[in-house]
Amino acid sequence: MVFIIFIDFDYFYAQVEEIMDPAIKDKPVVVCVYSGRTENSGAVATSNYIARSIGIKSGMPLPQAMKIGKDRAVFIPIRKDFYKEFSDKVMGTISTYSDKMEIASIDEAYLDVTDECDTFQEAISLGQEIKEKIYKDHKMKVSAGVSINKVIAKILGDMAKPDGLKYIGQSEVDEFLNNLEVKKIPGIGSILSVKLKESGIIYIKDILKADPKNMLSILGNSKYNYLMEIAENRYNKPVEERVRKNFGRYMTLPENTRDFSIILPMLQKAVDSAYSKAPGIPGEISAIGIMEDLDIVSRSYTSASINKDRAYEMAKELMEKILATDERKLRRIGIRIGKINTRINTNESLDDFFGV
Ligand code: TTP
Ligand code: CA
Repeated sequence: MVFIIFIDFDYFYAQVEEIMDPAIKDKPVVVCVYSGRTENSGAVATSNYIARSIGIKSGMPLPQAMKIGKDRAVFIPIRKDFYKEFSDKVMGTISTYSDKMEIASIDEAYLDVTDECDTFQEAISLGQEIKEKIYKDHKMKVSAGVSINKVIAKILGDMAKPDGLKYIGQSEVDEFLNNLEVKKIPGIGSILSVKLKESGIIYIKDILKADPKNMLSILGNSKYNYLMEIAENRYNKPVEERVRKNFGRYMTLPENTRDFSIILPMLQKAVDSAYSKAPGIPGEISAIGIMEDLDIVSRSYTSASINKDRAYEMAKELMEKILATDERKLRRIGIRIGKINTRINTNESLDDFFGV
């Protein structure tokens, strides 16, 4: 028996904005991606539930959203680095509950809690405990699904929105699958579900009676197998820790400052820490400045491979560039490395590159 908890943060980007500025939380909140072409061109990244209730949703063109929202909605430009940092902290909290964790996106994670729980009831309680802990530590509302595999846990998590928890244990799985519409299954988009409907497939179980040739021509091999596994309740893809593409470290300065004698040692510590986490040599380094008003500014440098000495130099140079074009004081600094080349991930070459 396997117990899986799926967690998805509610209206994530917009909720972060509410948490940072509680004064806006009773208004429609819209996070916008401005394309920069004309003043209001762009699209809605996401919106809070009040905005959704008046029709402002992800992907909507901004002029349309602004027409609906007029003066009652709050429009906020997207700040992806900030949401990523927030996400990292929440994921850090979640990771303390199990070693087997899969971060599926910026706001979705799966935990395998089989080793932590003797009974399904304990897994449900643990799901509830994680939700409460995330709210207590980060003021973030999330939804959770608890079940015996990743797919059912995710479907339940989606159904539990907002701020809910749903569960289906082994004894209820059959009944759940009997009533499960194929369009609710992750990976089956609206186009595919319309095509399936035309072939008489509305519920996942309908696929068991369908003509395999017809199904294969609509779905292709891997999606057909995936749906058959779900329908026959033998889907058991494990929770897999994904290889992280970026490694970062943020540090809070002892005071808000522009003084390099304070900033530089922190930058070096952040470089040390980011390099200690990475499984190879990076090809990209970014310096991130979190300003006194919490705005985030970053600068990056790319090269075939960046050893640690070079990283110290570049971190300093990039941070100097940030300060040269910005008059604010820094509150926190961060270093992020990416484009990690793991092919030179042998102990010898790592030792050479890292100078240890
Ligand atoms: P989702 O989890 O799809 O949506 P959500 O968290 O905003 O809302 P829900 O309560 O329904 O889970 O996406 C996570 C984040 O990804 C979202 O907060 C913003 C971003 N995003 C975009 O930038 N563009 C998009 O079109 C979508 C769907 C999401
Ligand atoms: Ca979400």
